Amino acid sequence: MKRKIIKLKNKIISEIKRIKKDHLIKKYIKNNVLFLTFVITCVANSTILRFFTMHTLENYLAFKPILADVSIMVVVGSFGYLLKPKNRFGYYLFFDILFSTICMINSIYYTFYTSFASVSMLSLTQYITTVGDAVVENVLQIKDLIYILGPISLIIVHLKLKKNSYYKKVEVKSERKKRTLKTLSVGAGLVLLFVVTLSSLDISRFAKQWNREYIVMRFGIFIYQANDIFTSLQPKINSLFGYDNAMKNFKEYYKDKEDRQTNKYTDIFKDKNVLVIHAESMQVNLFNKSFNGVDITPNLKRIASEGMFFSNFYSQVSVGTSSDSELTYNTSLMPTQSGTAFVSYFDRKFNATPQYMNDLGYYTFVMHANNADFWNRRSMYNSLGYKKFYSKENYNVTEDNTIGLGLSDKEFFKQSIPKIKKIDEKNDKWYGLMIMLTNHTPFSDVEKYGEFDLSSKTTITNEEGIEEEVTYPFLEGRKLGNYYKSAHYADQALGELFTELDQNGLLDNTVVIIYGDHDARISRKEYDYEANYDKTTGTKLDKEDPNYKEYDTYQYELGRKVPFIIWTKDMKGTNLNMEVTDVMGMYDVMPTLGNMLGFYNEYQLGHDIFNIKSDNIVVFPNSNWVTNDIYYNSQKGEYYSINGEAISEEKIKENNTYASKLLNVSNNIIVFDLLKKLQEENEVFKNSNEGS
Ligand code: GP9
Ligand code: MN
Repeated sequence: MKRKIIKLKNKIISEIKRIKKDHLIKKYIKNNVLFLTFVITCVANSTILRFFTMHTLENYLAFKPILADVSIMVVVGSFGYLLKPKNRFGYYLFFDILFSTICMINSIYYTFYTSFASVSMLSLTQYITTVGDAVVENVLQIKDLIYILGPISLIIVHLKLKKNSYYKKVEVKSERKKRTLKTLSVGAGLVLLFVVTLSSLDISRFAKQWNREYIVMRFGIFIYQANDIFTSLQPKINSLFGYDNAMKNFKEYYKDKEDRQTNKYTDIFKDKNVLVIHAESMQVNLFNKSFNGVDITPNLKRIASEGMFFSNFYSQVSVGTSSDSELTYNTSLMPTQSGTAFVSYFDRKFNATPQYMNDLGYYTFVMHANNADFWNRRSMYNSLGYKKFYSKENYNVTEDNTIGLGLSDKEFFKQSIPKIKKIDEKNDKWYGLMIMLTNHTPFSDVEKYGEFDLSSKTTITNEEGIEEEVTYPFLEGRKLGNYYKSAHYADQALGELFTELDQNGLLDNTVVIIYGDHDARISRKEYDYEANYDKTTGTKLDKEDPNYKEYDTYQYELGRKVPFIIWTKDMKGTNLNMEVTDVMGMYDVMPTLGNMLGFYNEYQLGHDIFNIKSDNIVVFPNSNWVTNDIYYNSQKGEYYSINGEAISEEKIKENNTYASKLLNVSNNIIVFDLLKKLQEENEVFKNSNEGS
């Protein structure tokens, strides 16, 4: 082995010597000036773009995107060698202009949107026109012209080469092929090198494609743009086949659906302001937990006890997590089977709550102090009908007021109050969504959450028979413990928000809706540790211990419930102040709330919980489902009787059919844009009727 290494070392040294002696580098540069100019100008443009957009030195000189850009340019450039020398310049110039244009467009776009461009935006023609005007008027800056220097440099080099009769050289076909292959294999090697530097986070973000800054930072602008084209085309390809069948099934599905049913809650909140709070990763099982005499979520617990509290409520998210919960909340549709609706299908027609509220004369808005393109919200909010989106750009975010992903919830709420006050003064009635951020996985910014003692304190009798108190860390330092601390912080923030809103008179005529967007994605192992922790020894019970009781998968699935609360200041003690224990899903919110606010979506998938009551079924994107009595695991084909009662196979079959039809119709509505198609069909029908 040692001998082999020495041999290899000597070989490399002699190769370097040969390269030096024969001036091979110099010769290579001389023979490949055009190709090298092309590679260098394109990589330089991409680097300059990162410099102008993301600013920090770490970002614009980062190794990964430079390696990515170089490898792509070497691959593209290698094919130039297939052409005769006199035709090569045209090839390189074409690509140099193309790549410089990509940089320029993104540079302009970034100034305007603090994000990178996407070809999927082209489908929003109306949106693009406004952007276009604004670009010409306000955004085009001198710095955006710098990218032209790339093609200009190439032209200058070309003119010089022409003078030196560089292009007169004759190259036979086989020689050209050889040069192409050599360069291509270097390019492939560089691509491989780049791929091995990627982390799993890089890969997963690349697949999702919505965290555009991150992708440009790791993959460079050119790979970002290529991936963007691919992900933008994917939904178009998906919707190419199967339209007729989809439309037929859709019409059949809704054929026998009942019309709007009224009940005693119809219009009870008509014309009231509505404030919706998206409580990040908030689970309902926190409400009944306390440590050393302190509740984890005292404020939420109080709010729930004063309002309408739906304690058997599930979120129905897929890989789109927060964005999926917003989709289902707003449209009563399920997340798509592939991709995410917010990213891949944002340009579809949706029957969405904000649109209905607009129609009812409300001013609609969203507040979320994160990057506006996170989950492609900026675009999707247009489709859902929100009139205004207050994002990171509208908040003062500093290092001091940041926790975890961004602006802390306490600060977010504090800075939002004056904004809501202004909205309230200017508008007759308003409907707003506030999206919280701090209580987000991995819950690791623990020092910033504030004090919350998770240790266990127990009195034991020691060997001498004397009673003594022992303290063990229990959940301190564990992921579940960190989640509890983080949720405690979020609850405090909510408490402060309610106080501030009240002091500003903003609760007097307002309905507050709180929903947990999804569970905290904490592993079952963590709950098992908590459930089987022996406070007398400070260790987890052994599996063999008679007192050990596994926290099983069904406990885990049923424990993923999130809160859903409807609250008004004067509800306490009235007949609206109640706990609803019937199983309910996020897709039931639109029907239930719509009935109270005065709108109805005939293509909703869920139900008004006050109509369906105990007959409800909550279907999950993976085909699992839950009723008041059964949790069904579709992957395993197993079920669990929640009340221990016998379950008929017939019921399981019936619910499985229901779940698969519902998921299919929901997916088709989005993928094939069926609501738009239906509207078009109806218009044609109306016009032909008017004509006859
Ligand atoms: C991001 C926030 C979190 O802005 O809403 O999204 P999530 O990771 O929960 O989907
Ligand atoms: Mn979330």
